[in-house]
Parts: sequence; structure tokens; C-alpha cells
Amino acid sequence: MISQWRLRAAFAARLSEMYGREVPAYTTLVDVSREVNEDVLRARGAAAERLGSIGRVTAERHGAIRVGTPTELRDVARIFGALGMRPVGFYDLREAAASAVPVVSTAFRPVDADELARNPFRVFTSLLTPADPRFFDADLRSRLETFLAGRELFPPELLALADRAEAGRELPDDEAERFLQLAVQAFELSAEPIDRAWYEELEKVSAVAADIGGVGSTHINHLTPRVLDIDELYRRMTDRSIEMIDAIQGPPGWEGPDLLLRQTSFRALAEPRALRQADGTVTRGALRVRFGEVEARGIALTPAGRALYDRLLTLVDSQAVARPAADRSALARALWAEHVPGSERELAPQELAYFTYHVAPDQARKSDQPPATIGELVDQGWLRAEPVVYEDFLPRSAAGIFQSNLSGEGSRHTDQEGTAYDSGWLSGAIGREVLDPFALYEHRRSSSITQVGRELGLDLDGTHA
Ligand code: OOG
Ligand code: NI
Repeated sequence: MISQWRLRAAFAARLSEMYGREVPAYTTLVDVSREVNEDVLRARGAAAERLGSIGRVTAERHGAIRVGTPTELRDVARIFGALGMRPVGFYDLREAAASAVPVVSTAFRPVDADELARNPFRVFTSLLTPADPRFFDADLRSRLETFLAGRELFPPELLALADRAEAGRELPDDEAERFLQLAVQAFELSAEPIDRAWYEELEKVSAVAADIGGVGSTHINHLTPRVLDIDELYRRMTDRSIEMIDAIQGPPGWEGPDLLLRQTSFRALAEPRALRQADGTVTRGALRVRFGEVEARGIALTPAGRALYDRLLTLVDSQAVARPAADRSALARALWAEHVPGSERELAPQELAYFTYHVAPDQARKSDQPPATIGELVDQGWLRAEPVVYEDFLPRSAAGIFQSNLSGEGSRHTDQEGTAYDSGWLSGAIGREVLDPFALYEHRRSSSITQVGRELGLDLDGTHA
């Protein structure tokens, strides 16, 4: 029998192997990431593993896929459900991007701390929004929906195996092997010719719409390794003459602890694709859709911490407008130094970031009687505070990643009212509850407090003070 987490780890590893064959520059990115991680581990020792063991970080990947209909999304949820991954978070990239990115998204990922520690594989999953009149008029919408309704992304055998794996939380060896083969195959780039006129009609509206609805299958769009020093990674990739996008998305590099998520990517590469012309002949063309991305993960922020992050982003925007000659990342670094507490010890009491608490060894205690609050228990050596890793995504960064890799801006009818979608709507479309990331982090924090309270025989109310 192969357990769910081993299926997940095997799927991530095989997808990585497949993607490396399809996009060789990805392999370079993985190699450079590994070198950077080894150097950071050597230089910083145990501190390098504060946000995850080197084993977890080395194997850690996120993928990105894009689908066209709620039915396709439900099938994706069954496949990831087999791997112990649940939809977490709602991202509206239609609002976050300046170019036309007509999708709403979630991320499938494990949610329990021990499952994340075993293998945190996650997939950013986007659903096309043909009903949004800012992008699609009634005629195009109807032809697009008809096209999408006529394709099958996942064979019934794959879905049946997925259901069995999810229900039993494991699969017999031979079925696991079949499941993995079919699942990886479903995300390979198809050799099927693309109808050129249809693809180009959609591309005028949005390159993302063409990538999703212009072809008869889906594919993995990128696979992202995790790196411990993304500034160093960026320099080393640039030294190897790999053209990176202009900036690292997310928080600036700074002296304080890593927070949330920093990401960057190399530009989408021209890949050979078969194109069917209007006269029926098939020619070889090239499309630039798939790219390589890398990320550094930091500590998860509370709603207050996240509000501070969002406010600082807006401040950077307005300062950059006022001073067009200034270096954007220098502006961001200065604002962070001014407004964000520079250590874990300060972030916790201000309740800006999530930590879990653990009883420290007896010899660490600096007092005979345990004090009454979490903050004092930590200060007096009774408890250790461990940062909770940010396991999710950032809409502005995701939009930036999408956008910097699009061939054109697309178009948008700004006089039209956008169709409103939210997490509840997406839950209905998937037929599974889209979980709230803050609630998951808060649950980890509060259950660790309940646990240490029990171990020390104290009645802790859960607040830091
Ligand atoms: C997804 C882009 C967003 C991330 O890491 O923020 C993303 C896509 O290109 O389909 O992957
Ligand atoms: Ni990504």
C-alpha cells in the first residue's frame, strides 16, 4: 500500500522529472537553487532550517495549472484530493493584474502541520472566467464555453483511481503506479495541433485565455523550487545569462526575518507547438507560455501583519509615482526598516506573525514558578516560539508573475461591470469548501497554546500578553 503523503511526494517528484524534460531551463533553476541552499546551510548552520528542514525545502515545489470550467476544476480537486491536498485561499487576479488576466484562483495544498512537514507540495490553480463581460462578449463567451464543454482533460480511469485514493487515504502499489502515470500524463504539454485562428482570437483578449481555452488539454505551467536566498539565486541565474523578470515580487530583501513570500521567474520560453492553419495544414510554430519560477518562503502574517504589508505595498506604489527615478526596491527597504519590527521577538507580541509554542527543556527556565502569559513564559525560558511558515500565495505577486510573462497586454472593456466572485462562489464551483488560510494558521497557533497549557498545568487564554 502507498500512503497518501507518499503518493503526493511521488507525484511531485515525477512531475518535476517530466517538466525538466519539457523545459530544460527548469533543471538549471533547480540546480542553482540546490547550490544556493547548500551554501546558505553551510554559512548559517541551524538558523538556515528555522523555516523548515533542509529535506523539506529541497523537495519543496509548487506547480501552477489553469483550467476552463467548474467541472474541470472539480476533477482537479478529486486528483489533488487523492494526494491529501485541499483548496485554500481565494485569489482574484482579474483585479490584481493590470493586463487582462481573466481568472480566479485557489491553491491546493496539505493543511496539517505533519503533512506539510512530510511534503508540502501545492498547486496554484486558476479557473477561467468566460462570464466576465469585461473580457468576453456574449458571442465569444458562448463559443468558448462550447469549446470547453467538448474537451476531456482527465480520463475516467484517473478520476476513479483518485476517488479510491481519497476515500482510503492510500492505494495498492499497482493502482498507485497507474494513478501516478495517468496523473503526470494529464499535465504534459500536448502534441495535438492547435487551431491557430481560434488561439489568436482568444490571444487578442488575453494570452492566459488562449493558453487555457485555445487548446484541447491542460498542462503544467511552471514548477517552482524553494530557495533560502532568492537575491543570491537571482544574481547567479543572471550570471548564467538566463533572462529574469525585472524584479523579485513580494517583500523587499532586508535584515529582518523572512516574511510571507518572495518570488521571481525567468521569462517564458518559446516552445515548439503544432499549429493547424485555416486551410487544414499543420505547421510548426512556437508559443511563449511556460516559464520558470523560484520562491523564498517566510513567516505567515496575521490579518494585522498582512494589513501592514498591504499598506506598505501601496506606500511603495505612491512613492514610486512621486519619484520615478528612485529604485523601487530601495524605497521598499526603507519603508520596511521604518515600519516592520525587525525580529521574531518583536513580531510575536505585536501579533503581526504566527508562531507555535513548545515547552522548553527544564534547564532553560529562568524562574521557579511559571508566569501567567505566553510572552513572559517565552521571556523566562519556559516556552520556545517557533515561526509558522507561510504556505500560501500573494495576489499582487501572482498577478506580477502572470503579467511579466504574457506576450501581450490583451484587452478589457472597462465600461462593463465585472462578474463578482468570491471564496463562497468558488467553493460552490468546486463542490468543496475553499479554506481560509488565516483560520488554518490561527488553528495551529491556538492548538499549540492549548497543548503547552496542558503540559505546564496553566490556564492560558491564547493571547500573547
Ligand atoms: C499562476 C501565476 C501565479 C504564483 O506563484 O504566484 C503563481 C500561473 O501562471 O498560472 O504561480
Ligand atoms: Ni507560481
